[in-house]
Amino acid sequence: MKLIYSDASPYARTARMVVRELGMGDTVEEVVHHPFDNPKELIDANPLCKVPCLIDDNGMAIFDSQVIGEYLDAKAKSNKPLFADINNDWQLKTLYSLTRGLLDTAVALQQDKMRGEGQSEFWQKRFYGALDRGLAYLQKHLASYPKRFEILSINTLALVSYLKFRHPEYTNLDGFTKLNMWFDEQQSRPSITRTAPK
Ligand SMILES: N[C@@H](CCC(=O)N[C@@H](CS)C(=O)NCC(=O)O)C(=O)O
Repeated sequence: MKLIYSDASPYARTARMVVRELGMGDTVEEVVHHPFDNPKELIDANPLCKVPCLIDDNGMAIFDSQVIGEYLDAKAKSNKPLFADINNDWQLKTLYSLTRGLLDTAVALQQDKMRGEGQSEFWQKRFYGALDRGLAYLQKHLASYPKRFEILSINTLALVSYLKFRHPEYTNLDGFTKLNMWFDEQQSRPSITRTAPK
């Protein structure tokens, strides 16, 4: 299988972390492409030209990051699927959905910054507001996270890491002490150290 990713994409990072947490590194070849270069291999597989995109051994394209995660979970036939906890608990599943929404917000904020002088004060205010409220919500529910490192943890990790990487001006993040402590505690995992954004 082939996983097309870019180094900075937090969605691609979640897929790469899933590969490692499932021990599938030997069966998934990672290929780096920047979507803005419109690489043919990516466009042919994903009409949205977005990463991550997985191409399985039969040439079938799988996207987006959630579907890739579920697909790899099913392929791995692990007795501890990474989506098992959220699929058995509506509250956890909603928290997972919140992490996806916050990833969308953080990426949209980055896209707005790329507009230079055309940046929108209105949208930036909304994005920062959603981040403030969403991170507070995640932190409030941190105690109910599954004890093991699974897909909700993977997404939360990718989110906080991306915020630190792309939005260092967002200093409100520092105020979420418990969330930062949780984040720091995870840092020794190989799936994290080997997929850091750059
Ligand atoms: N919902 C998608 C989002 C993927 C996404 O937006 N990826 C960004 C990189 S962070 C991308 O490829 N953007 C290229 C573009 O928007 O043209 C997922 O979960 O995989």
